Amino acid sequence: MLKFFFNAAPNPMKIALLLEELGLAFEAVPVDTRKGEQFAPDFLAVNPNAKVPAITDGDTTVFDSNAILLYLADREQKFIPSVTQAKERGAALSWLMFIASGIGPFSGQSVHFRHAAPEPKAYALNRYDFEAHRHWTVLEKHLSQHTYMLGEHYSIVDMALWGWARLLPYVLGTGDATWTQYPPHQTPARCGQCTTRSATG
Ligand SMILES: N[C@@H](CCC(=O)N[C@@H](CS)C(=O)NCC(=O)O)C(=O)O
Repeated sequence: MLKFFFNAAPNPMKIALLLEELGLAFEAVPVDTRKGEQFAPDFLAVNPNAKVPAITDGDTTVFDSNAILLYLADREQKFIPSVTQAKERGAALSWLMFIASGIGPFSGQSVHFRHAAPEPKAYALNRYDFEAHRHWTVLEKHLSQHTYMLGEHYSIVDMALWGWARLLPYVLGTGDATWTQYPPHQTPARCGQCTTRSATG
């Protein structure tokens, strides 16, 4: 059975969402990163980078959250455009990498310097905050013109985004004002015509 190594942080939660959306059977394996369990030899054999999430699927191992999203969506052919849909697939890969290389790292460092780092931290906090806001503004502009990240179809790109978006007031330290600056747009519940949940239609 597929094993899902997780904790409750943003990146593992993207995978929890996709596994539930796909209705797949899986064994959830908690990794207590506060106790250092990510450095145990058994876990390092799964993810040499000592981070969650990771999965094992038979003799296949996948680590890094957006790689796992892509792997599972491709395997199930759901929530991702196929390789024959070049234009849509290109957009999906672009936004997945944008989230993996921009939204995640800058938001994560913003959290660290805002909530955990010792003084002096003004320079680092300012730098990461600026880049986090810049990335979220790119997404905000895109989502103000589209129902979902890939247009009209809910996909793993939305799931990758959700992992971080649900924590935005804490990430950016902007409290309730967060939802004025980055307002919720169409959601499945609010969007009457959005009944198709798979990016492949
Ligand atoms: N690029 C990785 C980042 C994974 C990551 O940073 N995971 C955090 C939880 S969200 C973690 O395992 N932290 C424990 C540690 O850094 O020791 C991904 O997208 O999966």
